[in-house]
Amino acid sequence: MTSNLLSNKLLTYKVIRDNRGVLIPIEEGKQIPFSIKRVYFIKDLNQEPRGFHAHKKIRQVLVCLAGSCKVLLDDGNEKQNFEVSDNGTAVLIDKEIWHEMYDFSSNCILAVFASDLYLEGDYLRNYEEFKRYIKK
Ligand code: T46
Repeated sequence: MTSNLLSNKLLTYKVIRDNRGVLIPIEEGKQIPFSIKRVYFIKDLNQEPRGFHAHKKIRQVLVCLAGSCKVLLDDGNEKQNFEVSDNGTAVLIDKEIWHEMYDFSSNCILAVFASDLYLEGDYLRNYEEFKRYIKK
């Protein structure tokens, strides 16, 4: 059974395809449940997994613009794996959620929408530190 922390994390968005190509609209308050302060892109991925951290305050939505990948979310009690792909599935990475991205397709391009600017102090990059932080 899925806990409240990990439920509703898979989001969907519209993929508008016509004979010219594909257009993907992403809007604050619709697909993104917070004010967007930063967007970053991850591409040219090899098979090396990424992430392995949680954020203290920052909330994010990870959208897969091309290809696919898997995302592990872990709230400290429960782990769940999601697949995101360019068919309109995204994942909400909430604050205080340990996350790992893996199984990237060769053409995978990720866009990540974040609720705040980059701040290394917001990262919990050690799993034991993450567990201690969420118990506070
Ligand atoms: C996350 C997942 C989904 C910056 O200078 N500015 C930025 O906005 C970001 C996001 C990163 N960086 C620097 C920090 C590192 O020196 O880029 C380097 C690679 O970052 P990192 O190893 O954290 O990359 P990922 O793919 O493991 O994690 C990233 C985000 O950093 C993280 O917030 O939640 O994607």
